[in-house]
Amino acid sequence: MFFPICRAVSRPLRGHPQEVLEFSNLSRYRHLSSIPLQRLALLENYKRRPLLLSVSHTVNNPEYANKLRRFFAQKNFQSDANSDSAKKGSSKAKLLIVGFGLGAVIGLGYVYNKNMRHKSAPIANLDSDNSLWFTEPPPIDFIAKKVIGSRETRNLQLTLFQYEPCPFCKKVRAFLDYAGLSYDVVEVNPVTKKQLGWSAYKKVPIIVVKGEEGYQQLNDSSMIISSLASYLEDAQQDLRKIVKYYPQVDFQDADGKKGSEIMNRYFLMFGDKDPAGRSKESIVEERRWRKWSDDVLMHTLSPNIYRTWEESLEAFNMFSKNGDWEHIFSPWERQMVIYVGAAVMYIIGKRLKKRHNLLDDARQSLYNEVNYFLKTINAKGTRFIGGDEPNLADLAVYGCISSIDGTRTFNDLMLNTKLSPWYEAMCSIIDSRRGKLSKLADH
Ligand SMILES: N[C@@H](CCC(=O)N[C@@H](CS)C(=O)NCC(=O)O)C(=O)O
Repeated sequence: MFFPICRAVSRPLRGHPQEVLEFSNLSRYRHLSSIPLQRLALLENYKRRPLLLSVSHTVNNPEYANKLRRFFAQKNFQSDANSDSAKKGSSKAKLLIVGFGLGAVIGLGYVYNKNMRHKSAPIANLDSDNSLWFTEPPPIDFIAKKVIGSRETRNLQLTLFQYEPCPFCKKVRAFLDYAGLSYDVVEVNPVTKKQLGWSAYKKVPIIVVKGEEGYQQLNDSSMIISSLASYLEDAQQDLRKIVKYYPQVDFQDADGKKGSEIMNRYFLMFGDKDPAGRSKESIVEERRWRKWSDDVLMHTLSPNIYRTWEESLEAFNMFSKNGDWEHIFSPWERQMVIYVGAAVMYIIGKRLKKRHNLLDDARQSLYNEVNYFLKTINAKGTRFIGGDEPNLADLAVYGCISSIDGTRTFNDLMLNTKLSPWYEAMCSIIDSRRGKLSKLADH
């Protein structure tokens, strides 16, 4: 069936209040896929109210969903631009609404997380084999970006589920780009996480790899990088077999607190072959710095970029801009993510600062760690930790730092340390190897 479930949304194009209607059966709109969008608009304008259709579940046709969203985004943009002057006068009212709304949203978010999230049926539960292999693709509502890689790797088809600002996701993207791979990006709403309804694992990044007979889910940034890097090293190896070397182990600590750990996640699996041109020492060093990047450097970021309410809000507005959230999320969803995200991260940033024993001046902790990294490169006398070319450790550190690029923290870091030449070199090498990027606006 073409549209299994649809939502019809009336957009406030001419100041009409927004209204969402749920339909379980829209078979009468079956013909819509074959008519141009402008005609769809005309068709609906023909009715008294300018009702436009938004297809929220086009399982068989994500491209059409993208076109529709883009069309709506442009319409909203036009109507927003018309009402700009009215908006200026209402900023105080907006603040009040946001203030009250925030409480409501956090409350709702909490209830949703507690009750609803666990009720969605994951299609990729851990099976007895612990392998996260499934035969159906995850339902994808909307692809935010596509990268057409410069390197062909046995038609490796990857979909990355990510939050734009997430440093773990940046790290994975740095790796995919450096490797010249093709991939689609699905932007996950960090508050509702509705794009992860199909998955039992609720963190990002997640990568789904399309295989010949099914789909392989990869969880955890370091596991994703290690398994794909192992596969690229020796494409004779079967990715499904490689994945089995990274089992997820659930545990309970002495206080009864449950957790889970992905084993071997910093290890590359070289199979029977010896890794080409690499010494054992360089492999161990790479592993050590990748772990340092996750366990130490990563923890210095949040207490810095969310240090004050202004910095937190500034950071989220920047994420919105860089991540094209205007086109990806509906206007209210975007505002919710920005304000709720900024508030939550402001609070969490303070807690993380304590938990990870950062100095009172969190900036200083960041500078100290970066200087420690630079000192090691200087001692080696090379451009990168990996030597003349970056290795997975350089990419991990780059992932961390690039996630804060554009914030005040980043500017301070560049002024107060000598990281800039390394960072610029990483930017240009990754840019030169990245495939062709097409954002939503281009397709
Ligand atoms: N060890 C994981 C950590 C991933 C992680 O913590 N991601 C954050 C976003 S930056 C997340 O999804 N947190 C859970 C949440 O938002 O509920 C990895 O390396 O991928």
